[in-house]
Amino acid sequence: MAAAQKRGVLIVFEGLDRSGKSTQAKRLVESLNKRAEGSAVLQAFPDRSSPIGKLIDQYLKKEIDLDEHSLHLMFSADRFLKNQMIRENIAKGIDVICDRYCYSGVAYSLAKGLPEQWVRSSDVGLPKPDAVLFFDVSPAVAAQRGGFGAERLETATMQQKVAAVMPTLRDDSFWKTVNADGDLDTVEKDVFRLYENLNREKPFESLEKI
Ligand code: 2DT
Ligand code: MG
Repeated sequence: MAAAQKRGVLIVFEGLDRSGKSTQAKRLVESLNKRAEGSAVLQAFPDRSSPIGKLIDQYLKKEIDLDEHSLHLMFSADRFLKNQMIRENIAKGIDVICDRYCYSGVAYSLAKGLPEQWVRSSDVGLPKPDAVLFFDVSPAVAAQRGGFGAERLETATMQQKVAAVMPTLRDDSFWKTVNADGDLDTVEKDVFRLYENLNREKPFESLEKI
């Protein structure tokens, strides 16, 4: 009999703007696919190409205004559109690497002052990450990496608020801190070490609380 197929893992990259999470999420997927073609997929949230993501993209580019409650639910809905894709890949043994997830959703909406319990409830039921890699970048290093972009949430005030909220979402049972101040290759090695230590024997779960 063939050896039982191991499940894939769901890894979420979270952190502030310019922490390097998008670059490193891409690097991890590239290196996994170099080792075994088709063994990992990258999913950015928001997915600006989905029907809902297109509206979010227009909001972020300041082309349209949206009610903040609606926007929060759109970010959640955009993730639920990928619910099945994530579960199917994990079941097939394919790793899913996400650039942002519901923790960005909760952190940004709390930073905007939306009601806490309401904000924390809309992503319940999503696939639970095997690991959230929190990219911890010091303000001095982030500042050296260049100015803010032109999108709606890319302001010093918003970043400070998100920086204050994000660590309060931490759950030590599956969050891991990555020192994001290092150079690209050092951070890549740290991420890979964390990846290799993930436990694929444990059953895959859904998020019961955030
Ligand atoms: P990118 O720059 O990474 O494309 O993010 N955001 C993101 C939210 O406010 N709620 C969410 O649920 C998510 C996933 C963070 C675009 C911006 O959207 C914010 C920055
Ligand atoms: Mg951005």
